[in-house]
Amino acid sequence: MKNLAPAIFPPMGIGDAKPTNKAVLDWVHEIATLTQPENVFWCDGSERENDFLIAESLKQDVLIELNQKKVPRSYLHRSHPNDVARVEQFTFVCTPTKQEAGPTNNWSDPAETYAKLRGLLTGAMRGRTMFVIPYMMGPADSPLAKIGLEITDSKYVVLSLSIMTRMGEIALKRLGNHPSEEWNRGVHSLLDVNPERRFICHFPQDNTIISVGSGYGGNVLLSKKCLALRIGSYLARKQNWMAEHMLILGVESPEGRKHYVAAAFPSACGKTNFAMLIPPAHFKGWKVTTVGDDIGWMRIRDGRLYAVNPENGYFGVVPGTSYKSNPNAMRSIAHHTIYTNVALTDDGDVWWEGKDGPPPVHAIDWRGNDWTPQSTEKAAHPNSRFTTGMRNNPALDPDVEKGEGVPISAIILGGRRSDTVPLVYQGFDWNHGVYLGATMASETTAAATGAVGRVRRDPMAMLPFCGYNIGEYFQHWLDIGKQLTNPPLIFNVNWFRKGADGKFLWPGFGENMRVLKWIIDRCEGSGGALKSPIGWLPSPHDLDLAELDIDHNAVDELLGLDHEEWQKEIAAHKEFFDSLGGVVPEELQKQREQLAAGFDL
Ligand code: OXD
Ligand code: MN
Repeated sequence: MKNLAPAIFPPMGIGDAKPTNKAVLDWVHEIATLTQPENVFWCDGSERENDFLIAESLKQDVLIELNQKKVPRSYLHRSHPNDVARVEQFTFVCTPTKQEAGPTNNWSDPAETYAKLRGLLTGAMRGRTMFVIPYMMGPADSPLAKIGLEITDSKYVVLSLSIMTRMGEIALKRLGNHPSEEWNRGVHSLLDVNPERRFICHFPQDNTIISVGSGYGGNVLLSKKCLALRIGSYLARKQNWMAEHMLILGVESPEGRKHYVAAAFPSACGKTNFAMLIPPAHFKGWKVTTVGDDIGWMRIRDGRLYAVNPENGYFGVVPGTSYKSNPNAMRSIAHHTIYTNVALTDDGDVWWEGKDGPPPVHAIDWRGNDWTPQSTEKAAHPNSRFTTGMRNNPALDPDVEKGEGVPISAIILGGRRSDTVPLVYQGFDWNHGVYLGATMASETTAAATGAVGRVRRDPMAMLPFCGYNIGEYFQHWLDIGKQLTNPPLIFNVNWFRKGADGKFLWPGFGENMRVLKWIIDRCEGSGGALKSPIGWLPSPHDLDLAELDIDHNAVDELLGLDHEEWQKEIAAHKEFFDSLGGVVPEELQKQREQLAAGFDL
């Protein structure tokens, strides 16, 4: 049979570290034979390569040049209007049996799915360039670092991954030549960006991802949700570590005592804002630093959990970001940033709802249409994004490259709940904390397609990202706990509780430092709390609320438990566990019964 693979060009700019791993070369050849691109381009993430790809992207309208005086080295990308968020309904975990994927994942048979995807990929890159991207997740000297290869026909993906990952030579070096070296195979093709041919498929047993028909970051930057979370969580269970949808931050007291905490909040619930928090004036001398804003990989060392951020950049939600809500994010995205689906002003700047200052009198909206403040449509899509390097962040933690990771004192869980859930409380112990995570719920956001504002259970903020059976994932958490002699304390927070007037009771953003301070006090054994049926609750005087303009009644409401609401909540926990069809570990059922007993149920 005629070999249809094009000549594989010598690596561009990869220097001496030519890709020589035979398994990688064979796979690249196989995909090129299938997709039949005009040429193959090996990426190294270098400045020279980026310049070339940016110039090509500008010519082909993949990127729009912004005013380089206002936002230097920054560009705007518009995705197809039908392709603006993650698509959970088209996301599949293709394990040999449905039971391995579990009750919360869409499952499809691996052999059938490979066959279907091969059909869709046949000739899919004809007349196009196929890019091969070697990348590494995690600091170079971390035992948790993972190598991925992503093949894509999108320049936007190459440019974004050069921000979001450690790309090129560093990855090839770490991969080496050993035939049995672990690495992830990722294939992405835009096809015709048609939702009917949009599939995000994971084959955990093969360490393989195939994503077709989309250009939206969460579906196509395969390093992120696909590898670091879905495949990552599968590998983590097998290899006894944890891959979690968590930010990681450092908090240092004026005396120089430092703790690290990891926090799991669902998509678009403020992880980036919390990770970049600037303490209010009252907390003079306190400092918060960012290790990561979205994903935490944790392993056991000396009986503790140590975390690394596998990513190299931030892919954050833009609307609502301002110098008031998140000054560090604003400084991060002031240069060297790719914006997706924000509005373009007449002077070549970017704009979005919630940005500081008045709206422009005229702009081009995210779809490319004229927009004025009188327009009924949003100027920026609610899920518009920035992609920016973590080194742009003025509050980047100095230990972000430390391979051993940072020791985690507390895990914070939280969702967007208008009612029921207090501002903060602490789990009684690790297993109770696992229960808090397993029963977490949040109102849905624009980060995924579908209804917004519907309360759904989202265990550990991993509902869309757990790459295997959720019951086994709960058990994995319980098993990790058994191995920790100094486990992180586990807390639950809710910044989003509303009063009878429908307004938020808590100011949020920088003021969340007050809650973080109580959490740190608890870690140091100094913070006060009252025992309640749901966990340890601070009373108002346990929180430092000095110099905060907040009504006493609001604080009581924020920290209060409403019995009727909790009766409904506990019934919803049961309903959720029942809906999982018998996979929930006995220990968590026991925790639920204890909680119910606390409310005389
Ligand atoms: C994200 C998400 O983009 O969770 O981080 O959707
Ligand atoms: Mn996320």
